[in-house]
Parts: sequence; C-alpha cells; structure tokens
Amino acid sequence: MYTTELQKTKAVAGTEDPDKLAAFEARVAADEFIEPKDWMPEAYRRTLTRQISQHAHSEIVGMLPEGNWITRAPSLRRKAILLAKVQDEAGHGLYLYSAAETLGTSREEMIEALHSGKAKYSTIFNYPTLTWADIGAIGWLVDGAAIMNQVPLQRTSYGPYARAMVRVCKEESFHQRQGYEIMMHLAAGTPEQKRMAQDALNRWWWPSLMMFGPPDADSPNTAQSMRWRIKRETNDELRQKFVDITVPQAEALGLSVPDPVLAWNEEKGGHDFGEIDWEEFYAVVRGEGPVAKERMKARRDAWEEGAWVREAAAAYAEKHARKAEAA
Ligand code: BYC
Repeated sequence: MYTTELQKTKAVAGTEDPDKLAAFEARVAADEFIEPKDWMPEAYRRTLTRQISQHAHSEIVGMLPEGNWITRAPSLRRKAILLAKVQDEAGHGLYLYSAAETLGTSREEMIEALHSGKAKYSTIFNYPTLTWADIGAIGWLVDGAAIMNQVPLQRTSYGPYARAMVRVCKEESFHQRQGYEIMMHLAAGTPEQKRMAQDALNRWWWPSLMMFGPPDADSPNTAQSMRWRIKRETNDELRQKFVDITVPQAEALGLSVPDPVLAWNEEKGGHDFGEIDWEEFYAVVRGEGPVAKERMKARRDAWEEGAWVREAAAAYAEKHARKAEAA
C-alpha cells in the first residue's frame, strides 16, 4: 500500500531524492506537522503556496461585498458588528499571507499574482450584494461553507497553515451566527423582509455550493493533496456535509432552498441535490463573474492608494533598525 502511494507521489514529484521523499511521506503518514525549515518536495511547497495564497486573496477580496454595506447597515449595532466582521477578514488575510510567506514566496509576489490575474480567489466574491439580506446570507452560507472547509484544515499537514486555521475558524463561527441571526430577523419580519431573505437565499445558494470546488472526479489537485494531507476531506464530501447541515437551518427559518430535486435520501443518510451549473463555475473561475472587474479594480486601487502607507512603514522600520545598530 505504502509503496503504491510512494510511486504515485514520485510521478508527481518527479526528480525528488527518494530517501528524503520517503522520510517526508512517513512523517505525513504519522500526522506530524511539516514546518517551514523541514525538507519538503517542491510539488508540496508549490501546492501549498497556491492554496494558502489563494485562500488569503479570498479573505481580502471577501471584504469588498460586505464593506459596501457598512454605511448602509440598518442600525448602529448592525454597523458595529459588520465593521468588526470585515476587520476580522483582513486579519485572516494577514495570518494566511504570513503562513504562505514561510514557504519562500514574498507577499509582494503573491499580491502581484492576484493583480495580474494569475492567482485565483474564491468564485463566491464575484457576485454582487444587492440588499441587506445578502449580508445575512453571506454570513450564514458563505461563512458557513468556509467553516466546513476550514475545520479540517486545522489538521492540514503544514504547521503554519494549520495553526492559522485555529483562530480563523473561531472567528468564522461567530460570523456564521451573526449572518444567521440577520436571516432570523428578516424571516420573522414583515412579508417584504421575508421576501428579501428568500431572494438572498435564492441567489447565494448555488454559488455557495460552488465554493467547495469542482467535483472530485474533475478536481486535478484533490488526489495528491489528500495523499499529502494538505486536504483532509474532498470537495464532494465537504459539499455534502454543508448541504446536510444547512437544509434544516433553512427549514427553521421558514425559507425554501431553491433546488426542486433536493430530498433526504434515507439510504445514504444525506440529501440528494440538483446538478451544479459547472459552466457558470468555470466562467467565474476564468474571471467572468458578474462583478469580477469591479472587485479587481477595487483591489488594485487600494494597493496603489496605500503605497504611501507601505513606504512610511518601511522608512520607520529602517530608522529604528539604524538606531538599534548605533546603540
Ligand atoms: N473559486 O483541483 P481543485 C471566506 C480552482 S474566504 C476559485 O479542486 P484544490 C470569507 C482551484 O484553485 C474562504 N477557484 O483545487 C472571506 C484549482 O485551480 P488552480 C476561502 C477555485 O485547491 C471573507 C482548480 O479550480 N477558502 O470564507 O485542490 C468574507 C481546480 O480545483 C474554486 C479557501 O480558500 C473556487 N471556489 O481545491 C466571508 C479554502 N474551487 O489553482 C468569507 C482553502 C476550485 O490549480 N482552499 N478552484 O489553477 C481549499 O480548500 C481548496 O483550494 C479548494 C479547491 C477546495 C477551494
């Protein structure tokens, strides 16, 4: 069994030293964390840099749809909560960029890859937030999907990524609850408010299911990432769990999930659900999402307009380094 796994890995890792690779594989198999200074196959380093940096970009781009609603939130309490949530997302981005930097790629290089369109970020953030109910739906569904994906990542094989996930998951749980609480208020409100909540669920349901990535059979990275314990559960497994947890939550709100095929399947102990529009998914991945251009423009503008802050911080750090040297 182990030899087979190793052979498969060799095919991916190509020219790696077989002894080092075998020792690495054994550590992963024993559930040891791999740390930044440890030897690792180049393909492992590349996959992690890709996944962690894309995860970081998602957190930062994910601030935009909700940030749009801070000034329009319906009360001071809602504004304060939303402001705190958006700040949390910035923090998640920072832990994740730091975790990715430990693999040897600088933050500037990662951000340049985002701005040039080379690096991806989650498809979900290419959809517009049209009403206040969308903020409820994002917390409930988008943060809910994010937690489902991130809880297993607390046990991912790369130490800095796993440790970043612990705090991220705690904060995401709060985010999910605040979104669900918004939905509870709207769903129990006036008929117009309930309609807004249903409309938000209709628009965010399918994009939330797409967050888990392509079906396992069409996912080029899953098999290797499962072997290296970067991913602990596959895209389809996590998607199924998300559907099974979320459907009763929609029922409790008195809202209906926009899927005519959705039904409990006693035999499999889970829901059957309709086919996801994978053409839409791949179009959004290619950068053709409804508000993709606005999102990238907002990020590029923020980077350019924030240049003076980075320069000031660098000048300050240099001044202190000089002082420390002189002392
Ligand atoms: N969107 O082989 P696959 C948040 C790409 S932020 C875009 O299955 P993998 C929040 C994939 O990158 C939460 N692209 O890939 C923030 C790959 O392309 P490349 C974000 C996607 O990596 C603010 C190709 O499709 N969470 O919650 O094994 C406010 C083939 O896919 C997507 C994370 O980033 C997608 N949805 O599995 C509120 C979690 N799906 O790179 C909330 C960490 C797939 O080979 N990431 N692609 O060219 C992961 O767990 C994994 O990377 C994925 C994909 C499950 C997403």
